Amino acid sequence: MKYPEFAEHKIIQRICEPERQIIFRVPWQDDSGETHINRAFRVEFNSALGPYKGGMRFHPSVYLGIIKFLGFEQVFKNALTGLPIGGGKGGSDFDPKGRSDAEVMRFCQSLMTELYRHLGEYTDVPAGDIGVGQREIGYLFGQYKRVTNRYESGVLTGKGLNWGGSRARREATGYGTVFFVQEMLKARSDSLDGKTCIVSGSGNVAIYAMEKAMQLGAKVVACSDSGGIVVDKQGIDLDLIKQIKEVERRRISAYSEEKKDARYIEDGNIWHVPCEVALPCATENELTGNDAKKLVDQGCMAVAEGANMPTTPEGIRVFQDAGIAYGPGKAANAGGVATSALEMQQNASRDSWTFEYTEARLEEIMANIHLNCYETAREFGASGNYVVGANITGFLKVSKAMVAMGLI
Ligand code: NDP
Ligand code: 2IT
Repeated sequence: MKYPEFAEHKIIQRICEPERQIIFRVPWQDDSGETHINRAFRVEFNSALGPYKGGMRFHPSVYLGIIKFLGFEQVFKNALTGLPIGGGKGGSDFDPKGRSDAEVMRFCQSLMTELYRHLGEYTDVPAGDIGVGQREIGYLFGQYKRVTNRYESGVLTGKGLNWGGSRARREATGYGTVFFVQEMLKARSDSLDGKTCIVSGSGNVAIYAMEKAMQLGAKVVACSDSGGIVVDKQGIDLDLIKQIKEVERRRISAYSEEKKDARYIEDGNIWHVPCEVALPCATENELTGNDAKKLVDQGCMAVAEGANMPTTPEGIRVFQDAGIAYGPGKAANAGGVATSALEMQQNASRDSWTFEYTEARLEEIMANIHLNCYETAREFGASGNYVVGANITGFLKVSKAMVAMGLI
């Protein structure tokens, strides 16, 4: 047995049980004066390496089980970054779609009026995830500041650039995922240049994954939202996607109204679009075993997960059996939380770094994560298996810290 102390200290039993789970109700009024009650969660999973750190998700599908799986992933992902952050996750079943700014503000204020007592820059530091971007972080930060009477910048990340946010945080998850692909391809003496690429989703992660893939010479031909997919053989027009999604908050179907050559397919399956590189950047379980077979059959050679656990276990098996490069989310999308930790560093030192410097740090962190996963997989007899590499690297780091800190 390689690490007998882990069994002796019951690390598996302890690491699988969140340190603390908070559930509370969030009452708020819509613009017509009607009252609504949502449920919110914060799962403070593991603080062996630093304060709990992880996003907040606002989506009607949210319940405790989703937040727990995301929190568990977050513990090991955060360990992989090499930065001093523990793992946590939160969210609510609130649906921001179709809500006015004023409604979103009242919801965020009500949520923070309860959550603030559990947070702190040394305690628990939330950020964004699905349905939570800079607008929501602004309302949450404003209410935290008001009820605590503290301008505690480091208590939330993903803030705006003129009030404590980090340059390159908005881009970080998507950029990081593409940096990870670049490393996987480099290990196979290949590159992204000239590759055809598809990206599911059209939110924060998807948009900046597309941007970096294009910058590195790939051609992105399809993306999606929960209503359907757009296929544009000329290459996706990213400025138009940003206008539709970031500015107007509309459905992706609007893309084909503007671009007559592009096709919108309602409820279409993006994984049926032929490609060499596939980047799932929408949500969990969006890529099944059959989807994986279709991708491999049509010549896909690399998959990196911008989303958290988008590929089902059957899908992962198909990729691994086919021997293609497959980067699991906890490694491939760690650039977002890593740059959140860089935002915390800037807040703690009351500093603000340039875009170029921050992006260079991100690129270096992603290359290190790739290297650690690659070498650990080889050491444990699973060369090229980034799932084994990521899981073992993250687990060892957290477990060793837990042993050192005794039975707490
Ligand atoms: P956004 O809310 O910005 O975008 C989410 C995108 O995914 C939208 O296009 C959305 O479509 C689509 N989507 C969401 N849920 C579903 C669903 N059930 N079925 C189909 N499509 C869906 O979120 P992010 O881009 O921030 O997050 C995307 C993924 O990346 C998530 O898995 C998240 O956990 C993960 N992630 C995010 C990080 C970050 O820094 N933001 C960091 C690391 C991982 P629609 O608008 O129609 O709902
Ligand atoms: O899943 C994730 O890593 C995130 N949503 C980002 C977390 C963070 O704290 O930046």
